[in-house]
Amino acid sequence: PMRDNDGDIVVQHAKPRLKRPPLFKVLLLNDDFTPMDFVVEILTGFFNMSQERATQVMLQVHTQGVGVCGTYTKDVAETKVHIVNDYSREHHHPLMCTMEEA
Ligand code: NFA
Repeated sequence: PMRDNDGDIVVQHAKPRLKRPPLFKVLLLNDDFTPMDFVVEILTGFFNMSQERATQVMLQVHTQGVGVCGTYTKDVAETKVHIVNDYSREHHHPLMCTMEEA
C-alpha cells in the first residue's frame, strides 16, 4: 500500500495477466530421396504418432511439399528440429525439419 497526496492509503490494483507462450509448428519438407519408411519412423519415434497418423502426415508432405509434425513451445520445437535433422544426417538422408511460429 502507498499514500496519495492527502495521505490516504491507496491500494494499487493490477489484473493478473496469465501469458500464454508463443507456439511453433515443427515442419517436415519433402525431398526426392528420403525413403517413405524413414519419414514414418521419424514421425512415430519423435512425434508420438501412431503408424496410421504418421503415414497420413508422410503422404501429406510427399504430395503437398510440407507437413506439420506438431506444435510446441519454442524450446521444445528447437530441440525436435535439431534431433530430427541430426538423426536424418546420421542416416545419410536429406530430410529437412524446420519450424515456424503458429
Ligand atoms: N518424396 C520421398 C520419396 O518419394 C518421400 C518423402 C516423404 C520424403 C516425406 C520426405 C518427406 N521417397
